[in-house]
Amino acid sequence: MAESACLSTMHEWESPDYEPSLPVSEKSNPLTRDIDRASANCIVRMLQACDAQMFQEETGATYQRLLSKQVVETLMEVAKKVEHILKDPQDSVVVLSGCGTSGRLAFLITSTFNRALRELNQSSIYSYIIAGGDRALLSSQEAPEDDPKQGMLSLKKVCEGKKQVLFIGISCGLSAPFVVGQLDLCLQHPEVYTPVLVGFNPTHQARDESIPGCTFTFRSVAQRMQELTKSQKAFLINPAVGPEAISGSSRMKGGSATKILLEVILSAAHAATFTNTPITYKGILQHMRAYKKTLDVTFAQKEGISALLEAAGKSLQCGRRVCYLGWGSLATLGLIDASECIPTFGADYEDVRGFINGGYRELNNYEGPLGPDFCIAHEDFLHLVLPFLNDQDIVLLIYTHSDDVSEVAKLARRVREKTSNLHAVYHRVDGDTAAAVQQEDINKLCLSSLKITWSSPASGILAHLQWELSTKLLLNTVSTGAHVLKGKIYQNYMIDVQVTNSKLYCRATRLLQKLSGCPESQCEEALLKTIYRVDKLTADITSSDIATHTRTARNRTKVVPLALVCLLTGCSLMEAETHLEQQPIVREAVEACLS
Ligand code: F1P
Repeated sequence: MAESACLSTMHEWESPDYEPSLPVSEKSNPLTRDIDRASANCIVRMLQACDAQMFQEETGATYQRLLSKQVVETLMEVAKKVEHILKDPQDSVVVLSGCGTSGRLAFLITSTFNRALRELNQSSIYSYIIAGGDRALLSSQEAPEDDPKQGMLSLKKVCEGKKQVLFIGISCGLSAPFVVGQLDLCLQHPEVYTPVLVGFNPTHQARDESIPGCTFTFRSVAQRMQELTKSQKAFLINPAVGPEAISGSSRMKGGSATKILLEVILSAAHAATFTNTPITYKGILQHMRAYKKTLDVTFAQKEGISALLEAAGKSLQCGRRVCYLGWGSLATLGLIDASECIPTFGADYEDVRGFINGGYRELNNYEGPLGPDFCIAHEDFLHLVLPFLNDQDIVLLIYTHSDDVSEVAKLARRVREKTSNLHAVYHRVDGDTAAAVQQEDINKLCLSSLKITWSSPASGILAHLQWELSTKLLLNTVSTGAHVLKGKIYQNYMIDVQVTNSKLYCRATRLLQKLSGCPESQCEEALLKTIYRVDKLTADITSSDIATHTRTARNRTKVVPLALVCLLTGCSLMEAETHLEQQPIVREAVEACLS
């Protein structure tokens, strides 16, 4: 009985009657309705169940899934296009592009596969584009996401002089104007560009709002591409992976599924080119299943993850910090996870921070060091952060046994001088005892050590990709859960979201409608009042466009929570501010206002 109830909750979102006006990527997940009141243990279980939805089989005609026949076949076709370029790379490039998390993953994946090419003495063929440039790798630069022209120009720039371009545009919600500007450019020049769109909604759910200065919408471009898939002049990879655990938080499943799909494509193309392994349906499916296993292996450590989540939640609750000290590409995932907490939860820059051994040299981004606002090396941590830490700040070491474990031990000792709240997560291959002694030292210094053991992998690169996904899942769980415990989530909505681009502006208005029951016009009015900090809207404000509103909102905090309190109680902005100061947990503040 309990099991069938649970099963129906797993699939409830697939019903055509479930939140019909919203695309899958924006729906609220029935599995996490009460996540804001759950214990650390329960939060981990809920997030695991949501992640598991990625690999559910197709149940009917409603949605294609990750393992659906058509998706696997498209992955094969795109892999063959990449193989073609790998075999004749001159004047060709494969570009991966996206906004926010999607752009960060484009960076991570291109870095991995260019490195693999370098190791084979081959020239690099992959380039990444992220809306807002490299600063967006480490911070939210959401305004450029709304600019299709900037997208198009940045694509033209990386493709200068190229005769053949495979363009992979990633937009989890099929919504970013920056990406659709690039796709439109590709469609205008089919002799050079072959476009691939990756996202997690069916095309009829792609965003259809008009884009200032454009004659197309995301939906119209996606539909044009759909037509071209028949002749393989364009490709669509858009399975549904179920609603995010925190509504709209596409950094979670959207990001994970992006990583899985693109790595499957590129790995298959590399194997076909360099080890004579043909691209087969079975091979692609097998690789996908290895990622499913990654979820199982990671969440087998539920208790350890819950303990970390609880400890991180405690630090955030008392206004202290969470620091990730990572090595290699796992550190990059730490940097990414930390940077996303700012726009997702309205967190402070100092709340969750990531650091990488070797700093920018190791990150190897196009623009190199990004200046004093973005200090990311372990040395920066030692100089700028460590002196101010105490036992309430949590430090998490993230590494694998193929990193220099004696370096990890050395850093652990330094950290231990300032805080006992030190934890470790590390990956090792079963039977590998190389770093056993240093690991023992580290274990003694840490309050908890989470050891994730993997059976000997078929190839070195696959092992690394699995460790990365595992780290992503774990860090997303810890940082999301810690912010839930801090009271940043209302039911399963990120109510304290920054309203910094048009997608987020629309989401904020919709959220206010849902939670207050007031009509759309009244909700938008309340939102504008809190953005401009006025109790009465002026003609100047109401005649401005969304770009002006979102620019102004950049410097504001608690926009949506304040608007909600105003709507529900009819109080002034100042009174709403006082309510929220007294009760920072949004759900409780709202309930206190109503009682
Ligand atoms: C891009 C994105 C997200 C971010 C936020 C704003 O979304 O930057 O990564 O978390 O929601 O939008 P998408 O184009 O991949 O849907």
